[in-house]
Amino acid sequence: MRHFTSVHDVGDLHNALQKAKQVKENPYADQKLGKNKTLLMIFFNSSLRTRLSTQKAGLNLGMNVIVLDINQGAWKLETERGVVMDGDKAEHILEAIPVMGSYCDVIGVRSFAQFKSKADDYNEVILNQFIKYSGKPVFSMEAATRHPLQSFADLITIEEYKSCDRPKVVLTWAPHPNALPQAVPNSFAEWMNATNYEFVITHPEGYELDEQFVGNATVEYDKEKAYQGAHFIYAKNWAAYRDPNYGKVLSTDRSWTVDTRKMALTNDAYFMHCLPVRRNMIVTDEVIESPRSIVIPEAANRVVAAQVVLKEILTHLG
Ligand code: AN0
Ligand code: CP
Repeated sequence: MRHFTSVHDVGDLHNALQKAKQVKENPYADQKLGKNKTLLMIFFNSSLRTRLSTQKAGLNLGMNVIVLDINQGAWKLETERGVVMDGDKAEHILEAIPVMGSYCDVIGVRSFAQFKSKADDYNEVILNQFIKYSGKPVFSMEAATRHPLQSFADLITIEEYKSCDRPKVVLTWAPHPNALPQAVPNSFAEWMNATNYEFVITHPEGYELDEQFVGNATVEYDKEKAYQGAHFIYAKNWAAYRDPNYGKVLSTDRSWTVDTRKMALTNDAYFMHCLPVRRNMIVTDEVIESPRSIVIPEAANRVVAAQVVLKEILTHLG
């Protein structure tokens, strides 16, 4: 593996899950692999889990780690080529990227969808410039359309908690006051489609995701029907994808909040969410505090996912 931007970069999922198991059982086995290798993590957006878990994964592998918040202390970056830079942007990303590349061996990038241009977001213009101009292996720490480290951790967690070979996994939209990207649901769907699970997506009309991510999932608009018999309920808000509403909040209908009444329809399902989560918008206090909520072990598995990915990249550094 050189770059890691989606499920397509990990190869065989069974293999990847085996590697995750090994890393979890023996996290310090590869301390020598990262010796004198520098991990640079670049954040264009806020983060708690990704920042800490990826840093921890790098340290477990013996790497040196540098973190930069672009919006806190770095120069404001221009991302469009050809503009006369007479505004507030002091530096162009076309210089900044190769400079950052010169200080490290591996680069992680967090750059959310900006909802200004659907084409720019869905072409991953920021992430792809890092791949093109840094000269270093690049991995996504949530880009415009995917959050593969999250989805990998989600898969590891489902594998740990599932009680049958082919669990029913339901991705449900849930309300949120702000316009959030589709990266988490897109990516989750992409990873679930790579498994043999029964996979159902439920959301209000107008919240249809890009077909390339929906894949073979069953889309069920009747949420009660979707919840029936589920083994895992995975909640997430996202803004509309389809035109002309791209990036818009169409509903804050709290009948979609994950609550005990709907959870009672499931097959004693586990509750999952990538976090950060808004209580009593996305999920009630009762559900997230219940013994079936696995949001903390899910977040803990972010270290495992990041470590498998970094280990693969380091192994193929050459
Ligand atoms: C982000 C999102 O929805 O993509 C990050 C989730 C991991 N969430 C928020 O901005 C609240
Ligand atoms: N789930 C996740 O990526 O969390 P952060 O935004 O806090 O990194």
